[in-house]
Amino acid sequence: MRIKDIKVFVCRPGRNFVTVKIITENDTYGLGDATLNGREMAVVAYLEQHIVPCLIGKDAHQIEDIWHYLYKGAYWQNGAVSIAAIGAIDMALWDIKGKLAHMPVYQLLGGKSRKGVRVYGHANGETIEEVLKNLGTMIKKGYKAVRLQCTIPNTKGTYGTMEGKKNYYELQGNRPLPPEQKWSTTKYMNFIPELFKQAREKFGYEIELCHDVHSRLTPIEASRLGKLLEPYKLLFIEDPVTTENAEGYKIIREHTNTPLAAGEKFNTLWDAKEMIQNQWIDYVRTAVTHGGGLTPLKKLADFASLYHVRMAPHGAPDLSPVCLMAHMHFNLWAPNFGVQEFIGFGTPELNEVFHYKVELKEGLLYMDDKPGWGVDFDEEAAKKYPYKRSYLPINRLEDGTLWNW
Ligand code: EZ4
Ligand code: CO
Repeated sequence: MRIKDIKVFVCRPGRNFVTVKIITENDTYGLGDATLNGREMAVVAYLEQHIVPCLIGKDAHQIEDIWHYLYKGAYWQNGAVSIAAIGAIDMALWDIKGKLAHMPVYQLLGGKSRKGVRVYGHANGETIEEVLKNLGTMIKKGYKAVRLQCTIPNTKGTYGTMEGKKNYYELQGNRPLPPEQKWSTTKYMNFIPELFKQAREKFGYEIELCHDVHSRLTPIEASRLGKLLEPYKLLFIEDPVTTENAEGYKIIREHTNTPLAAGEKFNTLWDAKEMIQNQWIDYVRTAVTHGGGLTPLKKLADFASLYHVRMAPHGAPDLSPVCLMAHMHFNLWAPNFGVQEFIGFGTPELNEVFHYKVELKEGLLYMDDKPGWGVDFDEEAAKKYPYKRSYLPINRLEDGTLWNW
């Protein structure tokens, strides 16, 4: 089944998404998500200039060979831009294979390991009171796991929210350049345990809670945070320190039994290998999009399963519904699935462009069985929402030093 055409779309139904559509000689098409937050157009160029011309005429069924052709064959194997591009191609080919086989992709992986996908939602706020109010709403909606992020008092508009956008801290605003935020580790460390203490006092211990540190601590600070949070029994803390140096996680591990999650920025299995083999983390956060597609992610899952490490794919708002649906299939299959980050059912604009259906019942996300991923992309609707350059905030210490986001 030859590849006839590959189209790359950039649209902004609320925020920027890059979508790949591969069309075969019998007009079957498949979709992939190539969104790389704040660097979207680099991926578009990589796809259009360097990948698309090589794939026209190739057999769409040869997913494994095409993956290696794009990875090893490029000579420059890794890097976020190239991996997002390869990931989208790989996703689109799996979508096609599912459609040609008249099967949902999870069937091609070996079938379902569970009835639904456990998800965690987000509760954010500018005060503890506001976060807890949002947490209460999430629990009423049926969430069984929730991530809590809160603005740190006296560090205006920082972590957890973005000034004037109370409900989320990473929305892409109208500003053409990155907004700046301030960070104080001392204020953060003095505050965060109180957030979880109050959450437990109000809602008890049945609801699973987690927290994203966004790599803002050093290993010894993160060790202390993990210990301070032990009484509140978190599902995990995410990215307590940067992942470039895997051994940072060894230090944290030796000090605390608070579970650890990392890897939303891993591009390959090699990035994750040392942490997994040493059992320094409990959850791998790599998304199908940013991990290079389903082909490498199923290898990552199988490798992690040897070491009691579970999959918890990144599901932030900058991953499109195509990625969410790919995760549904991956998570239904992966024997060592843990939890899926899920930011909700989308805005009217988003749902005008991407057509998909998921349903939350008692903390689990369900979908209907459809061939491929079960998601569609409305090219006409997408034209109404043109791309606009925008960025995540950057983060500085109070003295101005540029810090980790
Ligand atoms: O900041 O996806 O766990 N979720 C996250 C995200 C990331 C963004 C970066 O593009 O850390 O919200
Ligand atoms: Co994260």
